[in-house]
Amino acid sequence: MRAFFDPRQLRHAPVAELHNGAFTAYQETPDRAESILRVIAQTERPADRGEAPILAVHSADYVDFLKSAHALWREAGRDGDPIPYAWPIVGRRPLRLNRIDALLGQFSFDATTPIAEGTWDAVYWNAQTAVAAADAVLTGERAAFALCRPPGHHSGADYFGGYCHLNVAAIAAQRARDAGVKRVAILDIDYHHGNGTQDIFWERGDVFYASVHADPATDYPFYWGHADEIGGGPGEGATLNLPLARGARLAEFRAAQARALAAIRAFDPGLLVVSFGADTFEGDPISYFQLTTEDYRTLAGDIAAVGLPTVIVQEGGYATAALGSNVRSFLSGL
Ligand code: Q9C
Ligand code: ZN
Repeated sequence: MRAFFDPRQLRHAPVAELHNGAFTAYQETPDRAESILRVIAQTERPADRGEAPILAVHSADYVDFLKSAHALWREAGRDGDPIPYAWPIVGRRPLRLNRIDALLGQFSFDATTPIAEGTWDAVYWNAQTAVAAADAVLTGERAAFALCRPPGHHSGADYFGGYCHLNVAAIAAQRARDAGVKRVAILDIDYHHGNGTQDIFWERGDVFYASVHADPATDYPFYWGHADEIGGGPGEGATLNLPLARGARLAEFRAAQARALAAIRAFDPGLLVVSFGADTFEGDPISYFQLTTEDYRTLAGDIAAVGLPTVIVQEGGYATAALGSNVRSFLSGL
């Protein structure tokens, strides 16, 4: 299977995150990509397709913000990486402010995700990696792997959070739509609900979003991913949320994924994007499912059996030493 990666994706390297009330080492490290690179025979560098495929998903003012945020933070006299800490909550009047502290809150939904000096460069190439994998499938490959890092599925059209800045799955899906694929499905099997992907396609009847994830009643991102969220307007019925209780093993996960795949089959898409997170692994340090390395091959086999051209984008997975093996197992089942 063709696999894509650009070394510039390593340039996003925040120092710390706010986790459970304290600053801890940032979990979403460049090492994650290195762990995957060690098990993949060969990766190709993506072509540079410019900002158009990014702007097909994200707003221009959000992209401008991402480019300038770190420099604005420095200009404000700060050390370290910008992390949002004040938000314009629901019901406040919209204000267009220029202060970096205010901008951080305007374009985010949580305080877990810093913008480091190299972040824009890294996420730009991260997006190109997703576009390259999509283009490979659009030109005849059965499947292609985008070694995305940082992940993307918590990022919406105009916000970052959950370690995500640009929504690589959404960018790949929209790329397929713009290339003429009439219906696209996204299967999200990261441990966490992909709130950003859901938001981006909420009112879209042409992109089906199905997610298996930890119940947001107990797990991040809490405010999205409940079973009664099914999309709105022309997108009503094109969102499917399948939350599972903590402790889920292969049997429960596989049954939920089968429901997602049945719905995707009924939607009859021309292309499938898989948001693959390995944070469902039993050894993951921030998650609570019990999948084994072997299980990923089984789950991938079920996905392959649907027979759709498939773009796989990497999302979470924080047991870094095992990440490469888990990804290799998943890709081997496709
Ligand atoms: N104390 C992805 O896997 N931290 N993002 C939760 C819990 C955020 C994970 C804090 C986890 C985001 C793509
Ligand atoms: Zn996750």
